[in-house]
Amino acid sequence: MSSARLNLGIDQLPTQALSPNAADTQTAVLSLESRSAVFISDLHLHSNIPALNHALSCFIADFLQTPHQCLFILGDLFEYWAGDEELTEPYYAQLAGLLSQVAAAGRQLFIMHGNRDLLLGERFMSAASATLLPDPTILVLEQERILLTHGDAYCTDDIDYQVFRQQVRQPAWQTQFLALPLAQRQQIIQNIRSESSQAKQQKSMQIMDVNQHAIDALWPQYGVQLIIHGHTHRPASHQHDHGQRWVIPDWRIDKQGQVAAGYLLWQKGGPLQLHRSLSLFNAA
Ligand SMILES: [Mn+2]
Repeated sequence: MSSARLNLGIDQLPTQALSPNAADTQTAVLSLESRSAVFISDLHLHSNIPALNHALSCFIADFLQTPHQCLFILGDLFEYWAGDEELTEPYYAQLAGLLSQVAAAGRQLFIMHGNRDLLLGERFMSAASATLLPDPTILVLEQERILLTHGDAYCTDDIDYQVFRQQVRQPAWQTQFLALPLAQRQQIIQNIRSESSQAKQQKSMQIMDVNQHAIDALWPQYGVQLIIHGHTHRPASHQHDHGQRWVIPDWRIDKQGQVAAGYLLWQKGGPLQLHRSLSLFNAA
């Protein structure tokens, strides 16, 4: 990933805020001076599920009423993304407009690709006034180093998925794919989605979680004691030998037809808080 790409849209940050770490030159380091940060992921927004859109709209309105400065979306904001031409759909254009309220209010919005929306590009980031974060990114908040990742890279027991992931992360593959007409791309993604949901029914729950050894390698590699990720839809905090791993809740409609969602809150000097609701005002 080029440094030029990293620098897009971060003019309100100190110039060195997003720079390769000397120790691991391929890893982006984002240094922020902020007393708090809010993390969400795996919203899986889709025009067929307006209740989730509404939930995000309320969440952002609430967020802007809090003192929190930074909002992180760590992947799978959308159920799928066939390319930034999706913005021609009013549904997506409105969503980008909603997200852009964060920066318009003087706050900062950071978005990381998930496995479903890894084709979110510069045009979308610009429309949402968001900064695209590489996966992984080391976030330095008030001297605390936190590894941010979507999480799918560490589900290494799912070998079929990792082969697919390698392929679709290649710039050459993406260039070729994005050269196809939008409708064709959407059809291909539709086919992949239905194949993948059939395959998931065959896979054990274990295979679709992060692999312990893959996680164990991260603490020394990145020099962190805190990892935040999504993807697995298993919100929890895990105590490992070398640090804590926090998993962000996914957003969905539960069996009662209610929005089930949540977020993580980091505050200076306090432990991370995992909230299983979208209420930002019950947070200590
Ligand atoms: Mn995911």
